[in-house]
Amino acid sequence: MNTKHLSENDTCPEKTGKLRIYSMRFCPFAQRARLILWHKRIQHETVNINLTNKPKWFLQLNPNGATPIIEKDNIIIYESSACCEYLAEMYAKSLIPSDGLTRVRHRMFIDAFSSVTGKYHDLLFSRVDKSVGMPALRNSLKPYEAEIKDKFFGGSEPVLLDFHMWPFIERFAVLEKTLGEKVMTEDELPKLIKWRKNMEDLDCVKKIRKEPEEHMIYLSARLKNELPDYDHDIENDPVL
Ligand SMILES: N[C@@H](CCC(=O)N[C@@H](CS)C(=O)NCC(=O)O)C(=O)O
Repeated sequence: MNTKHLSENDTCPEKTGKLRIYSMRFCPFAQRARLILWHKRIQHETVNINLTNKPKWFLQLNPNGATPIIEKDNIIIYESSACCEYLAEMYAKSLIPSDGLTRVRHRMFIDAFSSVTGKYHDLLFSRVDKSVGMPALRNSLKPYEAEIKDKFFGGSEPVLLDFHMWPFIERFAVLEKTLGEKVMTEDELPKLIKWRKNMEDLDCVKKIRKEPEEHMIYLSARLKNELPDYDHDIENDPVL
């Protein structure tokens, strides 16, 4: 199941017993959870939500009215970091580092990543000039550049932190197109550039990534305060 984006007058699709994700196709936060679903190949159904005209039943699932939400039997989890932790932990094999110190450091990098997303949004919504915003965004990535020692943050296989970061790294291409400047440069962030290539080679990333032009369909509507075409090309979405 991969529904069109349901609105106020639509009913909630009947439960089938499968794990369900409430999502919006262009949502970077939902993409974090969707990446893990695909990486672990967890059978799931997707209920897409029109976030401009939300169904009441959706607000009952998450009072904040935001995607993603994971629902399994009577369990409801919202907030992308909690959804991802649930999927990372409850379905083999765990994506949470077993070593205590690494686990805590990754938690720190996950929590601190909102500083990166804040700077990304400042540039996207033109709240800051690129002469100030681009160096600030690059600087916010430097602790991640210093941390990565292998193909991925946890070693030779991706872990929770990699999936937490990826949706925004994917969207840097939108900034690069609109501002005409690379976010990650070889002289400042060479290890993260290699990491990005390793992430791009993952099946789950290939499966659900969107090109900058597709992201722009949604983002340019948001920037102009227009109704986004949420269902654009939905018939070509992969379903597991
Ligand atoms: N802190 C939340 C943020 C989720 C979020 O902001 N999702 C957006 C879509 S990308 C949303 O649902 N916004 C609600 C709205 O547009 O009213 C998380 O990490 O899950």
